[in-house]
Amino acid sequence: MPVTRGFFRRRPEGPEGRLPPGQYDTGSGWPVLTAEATPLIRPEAWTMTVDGLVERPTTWNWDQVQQLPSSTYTGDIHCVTTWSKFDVAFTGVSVDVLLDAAGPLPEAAFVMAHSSTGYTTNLPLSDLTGGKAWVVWEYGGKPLAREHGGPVRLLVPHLYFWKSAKWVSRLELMARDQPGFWERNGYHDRGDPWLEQRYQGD
Ligand SMILES: Nc1nc2c(c(=O)[nH]1)N[C@H]1C(S)=C(S)[C@@H](COP(=O)(O)O)O[C@H]1N2
Ligand SMILES: [Mo]
Repeated sequence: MPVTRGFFRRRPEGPEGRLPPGQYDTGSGWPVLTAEATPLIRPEAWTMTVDGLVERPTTWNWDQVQQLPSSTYTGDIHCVTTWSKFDVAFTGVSVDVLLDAAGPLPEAAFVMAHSSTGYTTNLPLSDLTGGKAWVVWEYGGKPLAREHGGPVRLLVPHLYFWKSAKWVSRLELMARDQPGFWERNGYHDRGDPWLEQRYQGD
């Protein structure tokens, strides 16, 4: 009996050991996942605020953010809808730089990331510090496309990608965890892809 080609075809799995459980490699594609209408935000009109439990609530405009020391994340991203994408490159500023300027108070332990559209997502403060999170405006050396959060999005690549708020405009430091948009709708409060923390209770 002839064996169909598909029987032997394997899904590309990318570099060994880099695909979290239940994920597949989306290859060169980059799906767009947006709950709201894609906004048109001119860089000149965009601002970024760090406030809540900080010593110095701080707002940067586009020019001011460009003056900050920039850095590039090169690595992988993982969406809870099961696609992963290997070897992406995003450039922006480390969230550490923004937090250092604002001065988190000792009681700050969680962050609500707000998009100018109203989208929110919650994170432990410790997931945004230590060189693990960025506010980015370039993808692959080009301006970040509107549908992917341009001009500026949050990037927290070690957590599922819903934590990477597109069109980010505010990081609000809080003492206690509060659910954001998807977290109120059943997604996990932390969302570590290696622990498969997809839904509340995982
Ligand atoms: N403002 C906003 N940010 C968002 C979302 C959204 O709907 N609105 N979707 C999240 C989800 S579920 C994912 S997987 C990624 C998708 O980013 P992409 O569209 O650039 O692939 O953005 C996250 N950030
Ligand atoms: Mo997602």
